[in-house]
Amino acid sequence: MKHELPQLNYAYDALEPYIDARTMEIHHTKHHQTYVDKLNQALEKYPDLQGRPVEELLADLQNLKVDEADRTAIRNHGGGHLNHTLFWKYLDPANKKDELLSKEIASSFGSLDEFKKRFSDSAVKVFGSGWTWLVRDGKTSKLLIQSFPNQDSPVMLGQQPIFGLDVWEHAYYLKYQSKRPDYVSAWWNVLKLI
Ligand code: MN3
Repeated sequence: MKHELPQLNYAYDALEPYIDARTMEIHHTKHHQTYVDKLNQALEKYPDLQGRPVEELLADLQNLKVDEADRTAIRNHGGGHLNHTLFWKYLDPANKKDELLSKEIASSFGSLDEFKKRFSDSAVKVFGSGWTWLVRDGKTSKLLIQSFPNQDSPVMLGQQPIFGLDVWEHAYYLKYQSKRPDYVSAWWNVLKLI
């Protein structure tokens, strides 16, 4: 079974003016597609791994019986596939506010505004390419803000991803150029979950 690019439930221009249609189209059809293709390529030699969900491959990454180069490829491209699949879902304009989650965030971080401030600060400070996530820790069940380099995924650390922000330049450069903080603050307008 090959991994496939998920379809979006909304149009590329649905997140305008905060995320522009051209960025969305390239991000989905080129960047995400490439992660999917390269993940499939990395799994070609391993028929027994091909049917496993990408979350499982990443959670079990260190135990997979694969060549080291393929382990790295599964980490990067499997991570890229999973992260983007989740990203498109969080950004669906049809999403409704999750009242329970919003309350838990407010009680965990002091207030929703304080949480947004801290999350934004982490996202702006990611050096180079990476993501900032709100995760639920696998051991303590607490909510945490955690940044990751490249396409590393929270599931690699046993954390449950809740939502994340892609701060690779490909996610914002066409519209925001070097102004990552502007992209980060605009992004809250398209996240309907909280
Ligand atoms: Mn991306």
